[in-house]
Amino acid sequence: MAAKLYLGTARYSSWSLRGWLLVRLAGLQAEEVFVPLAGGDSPEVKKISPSGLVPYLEHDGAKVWESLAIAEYCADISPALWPAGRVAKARARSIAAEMHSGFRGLRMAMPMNLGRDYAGLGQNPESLADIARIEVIWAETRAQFGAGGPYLFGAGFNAADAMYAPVVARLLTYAPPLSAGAKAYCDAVRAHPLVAEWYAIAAKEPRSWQLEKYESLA
Ligand SMILES: N[C@@H](CCC(=O)N[C@@H](CS)C(=O)NCC(=O)O)C(=O)O
Repeated sequence: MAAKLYLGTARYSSWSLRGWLLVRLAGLQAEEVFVPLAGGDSPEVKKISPSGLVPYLEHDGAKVWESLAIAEYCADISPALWPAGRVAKARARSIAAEMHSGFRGLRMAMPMNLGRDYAGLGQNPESLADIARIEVIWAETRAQFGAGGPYLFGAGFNAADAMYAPVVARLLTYAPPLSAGAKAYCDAVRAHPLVAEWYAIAAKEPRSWQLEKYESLA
């Protein structure tokens, strides 16, 4: 089976960004297949992926869906995707899982759009409560584990950073009030070469892939 990583529209697909970062960080060789999303229940995605969702990875006989499962699969191949040490690894897995299962308020109010400036939009009690929790997660993790560099666990951009990269993208697009520490973390993630590459991929997508419901918020 030729290795393939199926992804949705880069401009919008926050989960695809996670899967793509994880696969790239692990150095897996996989053809990247971008499928334009229709904004839910895309027939093309249903045809490709067992769960009907992207990202979906086929690699060396393995079929992997769900971004957190992709993180674990990639970490089997490239263990440095999780930080070294039981305590740090426990924190990284916990905050990655909390992202994977939560922050619905933020995700609903501030859908990812890498091509717009929606500064000031999307702030409601649910999204602001999620952002407050994310601020605590980032500050506590960086204070305990991040001394050696700008990322959550220091110098290396790892699976936990990959899980939060689309959160950073949302915060950059919607510009809610943030602490100086959170802003610095967002700037570091945005400047990472892989994140920059994803933004460049999104910028080159055909205009016909854009969806009115995500482009007309302002
Ligand atoms: N829990 C899944 C979520 C994946 C997901 O919701 N993907 C969206 C794109 S961001 C999707 O495939 N939507 C189907 C569609 O828009 O048709 C994961 O972690 O990978």
